[in-house]
This record gives sequence, structure tokens and C-alpha cells, in this order.
Amino acid sequence: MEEAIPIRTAERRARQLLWHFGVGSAGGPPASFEIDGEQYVATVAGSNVWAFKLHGALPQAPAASAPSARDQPFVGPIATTAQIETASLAKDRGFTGTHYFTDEYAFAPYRTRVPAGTQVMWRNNGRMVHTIVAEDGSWSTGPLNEGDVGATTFTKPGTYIYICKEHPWAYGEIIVE
Ligand SMILES: [Cu+2]
Repeated sequence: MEEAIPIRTAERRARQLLWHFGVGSAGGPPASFEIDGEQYVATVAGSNVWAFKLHGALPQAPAASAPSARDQPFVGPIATTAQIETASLAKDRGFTGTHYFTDEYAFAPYRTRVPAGTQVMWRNNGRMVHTIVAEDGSWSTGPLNEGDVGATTFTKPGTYIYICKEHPWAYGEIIVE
């Protein structure tokens, strides 16, 4: 008969990290499956599919550090709107054609230009909680639940970078003139 263990202890044991491997970018939900009696775990990260075999020979690898907004100059069109959404429609192309999906970690638009004194609003059109914060921590909308709107007024001209507190790899730029 197996030893009975308190639920708390069982939870702690279940949460123990056994192995980790950085796949370089945000991954999709993992899937576990079995082929010929061997168990595999697979996930999609960026444009790569990773599959790991239980008791495989690949050594552990540290997670790649999330790129900072400062390392990546902003490129692409600049919108002229004070209304930003927290999720955007994205497109990918694969073996089965072009697919559209909601990218919960991409602001739409992610670059915008507004006159000084404008109140910029973020609408959470995603399904997760997003908190919009200045990259330097100087302001925050507070946590936005699904459907919530948060705002900040920009009085001084300049370039402002913001991130999502929960998903700091999601960021955007506001140019105040
Ligand atoms: Cu977020």
C-alpha cells in the first residue's frame, strides 16, 4: 500500500522542477504523447517545433533572456490614434496555408503618435489580465481584466516605451509631439 501524504506535500512534490530547456521565445501550450512506448513532450515556439523524449540525451539549457525593448529599435508604421488594444490579429503561414490568430502579446497598434496632453487608452480585448506600465516604471494603468480600459495622459513631448507587466516581452511606443 502506498504511503498517504498530505495534499500540500503532494503539491510541492508535483511542482518540483525536474528538467528545463530554453526554446528561445514564448512557447505554445505543450502536448504530451506516446510513440512505441516512449513518452514525448512537444511545443511550438516562434517558428520552431520542439519535441523532447522522456529520458532523452539532450542536456538542460538555460532560458534565453527576454529581449529588452531598448535592444530593438522600433520599426514599422506609426499610427495616429490614442486607442490601443492589448491583443492583435496575427497571421502565420504553414504547411496547411495561411492562418489568422489572436496574438495576446502584441499591442495594436504598437507604435502611435499623439499630440501632447492626449489621454492614451488601452483596451484589454484579450482574455488574460494585462497591466500596462512605463518601461521606466513611472506610470501604470493598473491591472486590466478582459474588456477593461486603462488610460494615461502624456503632457510632455517625447518618446515613451511601455510594456505589459505580466508579459514584459510585449511592448509598444508612444511618440508625443
Ligand atoms: Cu500582458
